[in-house]
Amino acid sequence: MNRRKFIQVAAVSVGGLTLPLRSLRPESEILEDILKPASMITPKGKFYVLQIGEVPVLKAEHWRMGITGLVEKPIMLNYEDITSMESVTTMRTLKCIGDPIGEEQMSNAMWTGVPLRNILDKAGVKEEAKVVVFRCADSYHTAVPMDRALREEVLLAYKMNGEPLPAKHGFPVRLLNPGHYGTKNPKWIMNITLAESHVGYWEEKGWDPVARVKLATLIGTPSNDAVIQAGGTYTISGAAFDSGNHGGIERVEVSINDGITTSVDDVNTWEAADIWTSDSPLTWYLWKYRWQVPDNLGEVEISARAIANDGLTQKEAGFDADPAGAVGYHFVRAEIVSG
Ligand SMILES: Nc1nc2c(c(=O)[nH]1)N[C@H]1C(S)=C(S)[C@@H](COP(=O)(O)O)O[C@H]1N2
Ligand SMILES: [Mo]
Repeated sequence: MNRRKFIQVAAVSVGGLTLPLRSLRPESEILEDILKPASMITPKGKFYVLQIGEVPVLKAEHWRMGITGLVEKPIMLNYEDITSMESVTTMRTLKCIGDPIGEEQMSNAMWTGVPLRNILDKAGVKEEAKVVVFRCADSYHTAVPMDRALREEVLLAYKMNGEPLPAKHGFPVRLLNPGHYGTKNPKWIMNITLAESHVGYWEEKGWDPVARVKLATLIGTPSNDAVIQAGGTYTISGAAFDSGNHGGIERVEVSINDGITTSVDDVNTWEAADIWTSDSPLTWYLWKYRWQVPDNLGEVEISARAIANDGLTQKEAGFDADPAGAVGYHFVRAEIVSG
């Protein structure tokens, strides 16, 4: 049984050329911990890491960040300038755009930083400025439209879980741009330029320049091909996330074998899961479902979906890989064996 209705998008078209959709993730990445969100804050060292090359190791005392382009007065800030500004500390989940459903790299942390708009104010945004371009020490670059960049929840973060940002997460300063996938959350920022337009590093390779996080639900437990004892209870768990784009998660539901207990097809029975921890729409919602495992042995297929606060309900059919982020139900197959 495999009722997945995914459409594979293996290539994207850029400027009339068809390019293979290059994975953002190195082959060697071990996904086990990333796929099993078991605590609200991702434990130290388990937060996923993704970048185009080597981790640049920067020294705070040598770091300078220019704010240039379409500004009233270009300025140069150092680490002390930023860390001495009024700060906010808040929880945020980050998620990569480039993963198939069920293999998402997604982690959550407590961050401290300064609203980007307070920093841009120091330079003065000119009316012609339409995008904020971030240039990074690893040569990554990306842009955020002005209206998105000026939201008060967009932060230049310099602390993660109460400590200076670890080098691999962007020391000294990175952007946290809620509502958007990781591509729009640049690390190791060296320069901020206000401009009329800009095509970023991943966008040149076909990834979506808008990169708004899509409503998705991940099953962390069980894993595919797990073996579960008949007749007992079993906790199915996972994470749902919309990064605030649909007002947060209203509820999560689980279905076993699409709810099909008779020969009647296409009858979906959804059971309510419990949301056992959440913080705000800008973080993941961890959920669990206490499943009374039936006595009949054999393969089952478990799916989960979220309903967002704006009423959006996840749909089964989706794109397993998409330049704008995958969508669709996550299905996990498990085997019920006698106890
Ligand atoms: N400078 C820089 N910033 C970057 C990237 C990069 O390659 N270089 N990758 C982006 C992508 S694709 C993701 S998913 C997030 C991952 O952030 P993390 O490594 O802190 O989890 O960083 C983003 N910021
Ligand atoms: Mo990413």
